[in-house]
Amino acid sequence: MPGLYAGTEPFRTHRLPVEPPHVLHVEECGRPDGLPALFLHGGPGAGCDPAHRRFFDPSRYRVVLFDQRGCGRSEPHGSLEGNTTQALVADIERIRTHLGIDRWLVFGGSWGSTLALAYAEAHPGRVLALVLRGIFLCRPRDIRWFYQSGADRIYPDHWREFVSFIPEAERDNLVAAYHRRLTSDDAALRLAAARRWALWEARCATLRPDPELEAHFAEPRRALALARIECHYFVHGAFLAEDQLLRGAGRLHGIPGVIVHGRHDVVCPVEQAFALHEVWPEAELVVVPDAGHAASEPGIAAALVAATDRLAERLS
Ligand code: STX
Repeated sequence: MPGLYAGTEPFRTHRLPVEPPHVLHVEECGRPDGLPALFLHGGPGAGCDPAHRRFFDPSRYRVVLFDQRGCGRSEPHGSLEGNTTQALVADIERIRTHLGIDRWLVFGGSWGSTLALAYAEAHPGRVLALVLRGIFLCRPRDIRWFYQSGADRIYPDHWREFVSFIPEAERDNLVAAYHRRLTSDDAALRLAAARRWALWEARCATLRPDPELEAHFAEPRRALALARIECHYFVHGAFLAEDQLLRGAGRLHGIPGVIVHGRHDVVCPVEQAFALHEVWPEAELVVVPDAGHAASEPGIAAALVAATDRLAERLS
């Protein structure tokens, strides 16, 4: 990706047992005495990727990245047991105290923005700053837009492949219909459903087609974790009350923030960034005119790096 820092290897990794049966993969990159920052990946269930380390200047930041419950290198893979937004917020606090960090910058895109907001509203005193991309408020209407009615009108060709997997009689609730298949006892059915689910998302994530991103999320292990965990969260309304994150935004008062969102985001329409900015006006809103949803979109990556650079200056 252009505009990102060079790739680095972690200076330390951890296998952190949290609530059984979950064991989290955690890694620290950059500089051990640097400004602490937490990276939250998307999905939920997408896992971390080495490219995620590259949003931060390794000579200034101590970046903590972890694979959320059930995905990436965390175990057990694909597990939905005790997998809730509240549990992930508790895991973040567990990681913070385990690493002896007092306060940190929190960075998250898409579902990572959802989780960052849930965390910051629960523990505002622990957050130095927020850098959020592709805001996903996870309200019923945001989930409906992408998995029932809305985005289907923008990508009808890709939608056909997503919806045709489900018999017509079940199409009035596609998230529920996919959930039955993704949690079925039939491993082949689970995998087939996961592939369609993950492909739909990957194909809608970028302004221009990105075959590499598609291939990445079509990979069976990754598709399974992403689809199972996302679908589990979305049948449960992401374990949030409607408008919970907007209503709690008063708790963000005093936290410096940057909101970066692509104008042509089809996964998470940009209205969500405006809605968040309205209740958290002290944050800076950057709408990237020629970008979709993904963090890899050139204009989005550049705006995110500019944000972490500026905040490093301001916070140190
Ligand atoms: N999922 C929102 C999200 O976090 C509904 C997300 N959107 N696209 C992605 O993640 C990937 C491209 C990483 C799969």
